[in-house]
Amino acid sequence: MPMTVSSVCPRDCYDTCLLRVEVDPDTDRVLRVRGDPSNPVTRGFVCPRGAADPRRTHSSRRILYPYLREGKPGGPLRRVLWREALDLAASKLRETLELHGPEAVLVLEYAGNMGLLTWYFSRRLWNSIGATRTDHTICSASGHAALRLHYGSSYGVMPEELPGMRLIVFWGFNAAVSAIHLWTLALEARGRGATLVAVDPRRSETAEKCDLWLAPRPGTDVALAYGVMRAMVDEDLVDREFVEKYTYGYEHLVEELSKWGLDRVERVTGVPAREVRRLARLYGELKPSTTLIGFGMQKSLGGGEAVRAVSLIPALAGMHRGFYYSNSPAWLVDKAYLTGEKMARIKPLIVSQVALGRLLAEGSFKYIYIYNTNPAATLPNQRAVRRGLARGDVFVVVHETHWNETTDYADLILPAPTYLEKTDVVVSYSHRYVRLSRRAIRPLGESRDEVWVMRRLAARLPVDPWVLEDPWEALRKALNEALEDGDFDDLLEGRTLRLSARSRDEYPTPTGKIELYSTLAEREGHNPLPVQVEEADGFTLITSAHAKYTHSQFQDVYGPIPPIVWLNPQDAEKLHVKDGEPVRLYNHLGEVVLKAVVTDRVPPGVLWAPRLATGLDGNPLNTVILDEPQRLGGGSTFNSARVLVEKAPLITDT
Ligand SMILES: Nc1nc2c(c(=O)[nH]1)N[C@H]1C(S)=C(S)[C@@H](COP(=O)(O)OP(=O)(O)OC[C@H]3O[C@@H](n4cnc5c(=O)[nH]c(N)nc54)[C@H](O)[C@@H]3O)O[C@H]1N2
Ligand SMILES: Nc1nc2c(c(=O)[nH]1)N[C@H]1C(S)=C(S)[C@@H](COP(=O)(O)OP(=O)(O)OC[C@H]3O[C@@H](n4cnc5c(=O)[nH]c(N)nc54)[C@H](O)[C@@H]3O)O[C@H]1N2
Ligand SMILES: [Mo]
Repeated sequence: MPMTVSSVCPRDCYDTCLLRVEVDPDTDRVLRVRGDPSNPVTRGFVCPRGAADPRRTHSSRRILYPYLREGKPGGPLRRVLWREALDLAASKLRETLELHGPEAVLVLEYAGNMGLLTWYFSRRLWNSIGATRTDHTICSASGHAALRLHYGSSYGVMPEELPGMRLIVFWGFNAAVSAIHLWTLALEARGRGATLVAVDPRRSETAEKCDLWLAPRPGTDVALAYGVMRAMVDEDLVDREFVEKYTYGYEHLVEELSKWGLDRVERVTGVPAREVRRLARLYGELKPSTTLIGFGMQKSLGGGEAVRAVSLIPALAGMHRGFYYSNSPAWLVDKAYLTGEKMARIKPLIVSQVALGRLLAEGSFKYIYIYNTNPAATLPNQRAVRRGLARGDVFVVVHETHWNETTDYADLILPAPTYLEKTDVVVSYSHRYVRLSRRAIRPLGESRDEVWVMRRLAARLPVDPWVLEDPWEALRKALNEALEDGDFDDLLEGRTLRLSARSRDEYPTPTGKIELYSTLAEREGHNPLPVQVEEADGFTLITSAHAKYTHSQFQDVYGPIPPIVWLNPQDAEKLHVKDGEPVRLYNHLGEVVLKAVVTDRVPPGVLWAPRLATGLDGNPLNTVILDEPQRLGGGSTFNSARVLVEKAPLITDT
């Protein structure tokens, strides 16, 4: 008889699904992962990755024991005992601290598992010793910085509100692939008569299914948003009463809009003036509305500026925070307590995650501890990243569930259990529901969780006593005040609770209003109004999420991420490339060979590829991806990658 365990998906994803996991207690195997139908947001269905979790958990690619590698990348492995592994990891760390100081130690983690214990509490060791860490700018940082400038904080509409909306705009957000539960809520709204709009340079899966699709050139969203607002002003569609009461600086905005006639907007964006007007009318007439601002749109040189501009439209339409971006700033969870940042005595060096490759290549670190992330695939400027990790003078420890690109570059490999093999609490960045994610099966092989490893390393080093606090006590302190309809004991008993959320009409800006004209920006050296950043000519390569993979994960189940690139028929003709032929993409960072898919789903001059593929030449796609941080918020600029394209001279038969 299968047993059912309640769990929560901890993957870096908008949806954070509440799950029911079927386990065979006799063989201790995961049989099936299903959605929990009782949850109003994440429902009874899972995405292709959730459905594949039993296979990924029991895959032959699991790391089951600690190993030492002789010679990286890819040198021979020697199995070692945990005790030996921990002794070595600790002694190398101590040696680095003594000889080079904490700045030479880099802890490199990200959201591979967003569990409060797995990802947050496990950072206490590193915060106690003052290790260098990154600024976590790879994904959403610039958008957060952008929304803070105008709204004081970046939270917005809650998922439950979507079905009640009359207009939903997916702006640079491919929800039909990247957030299928939010997408389902939007389809429900459509069932009740709502209009769905997509704004995306390419005909994405979401654009194909929406009622209206606007296709600006990549990186021109500021101009488009200004165009929409200009049309709203011209056609008297602005909610003047709301603007008067809740916003600051309308006159300044109107002055800027006077420079954005729709013919100029059309020239910059490529979107016909009548479509801009059409969207303006929808915003003016269909209320309530919400604009879902995707992380994808803000990954360009002016991405943060784009988020700023788009976020102002709903204010003119008279909506309190009429957008969704990321709701984590709405919760009161004390994350700085969990990670120990609050208690840390040493102020660590914080380096750019986006530009990390160059620092790695220069040999800035002597000891790197990596978990919950696969930097040898997912960081931009892969040549530099890999050169840096391969250096002989840096000791690399990787704590991972599966063999991947980064384990090739590890001197020491530690086996980690997946989320199905440990108990944790996961907090979503979209919805408010929390519950205990219970261990479904015993950890495979000798895999040990992040808190276990941290505590054993801590026992071998001089650390602050708070590193050794009982993790569940720490969780209680960090969470108790954040829960709305119960307390931590209810959570431990297995109840699903809601997080309290800050109110939508609260604006922690200097004026206490929505600052259309941002006084914070003025103070911090940014333009008070959003700026359309000039983009260079040439082919722009955009990359985004694929339905079957979470970043580099699930290739063990679904096979390699397709090494393809979409190319417009006009471009294909000019380059003499036929559908299915290999093309070489190159720039100052390196090159990658991909198979051309000739399609009108991208306009001329724009290329699209599923992110994180390995090219036909064996080079990672991220070889040609830009590692320049944005000026606003330091976020990634992946979708501003400029490449040259040519027919690849030979077909590699790997
Ligand atoms: N299946 C799946 N789902 C995921 C993930 C995954 O790996 N796989 N990852 C999760 C994570 S961490 C993230 S960050 C999100 C990402 O999910 P999204 O926020 O949807 O972002 P992306 O998939 O990067 O890109 C969304 C769209 O932005 C478009 N875009 C690119 N440049 C521009 C531009 O200049 N302007 C406009 N308007 N649009 C542009 C792209 O064409 C793409 O269709 O997905 C999450 N969900
Ligand atoms: N070209 C391009 N590159 C991109 C992007 C893009 O749009 N374009 N998007 C960027 C974005 S938005 C993001 S968020 C990053 C994501 O970058 P990463 O966070 O590096 O993404 P993943 O490939 O999902 O790597 C997560 C790793 O964590 C491991 N893991 C999972 N669960 C656990 C656990 O419980 N414990 C431990 N120890 N490990 C675990 C997985 O096996 C996997 O190897 O990629 C970025 N890279
Ligand atoms: Mo992300």
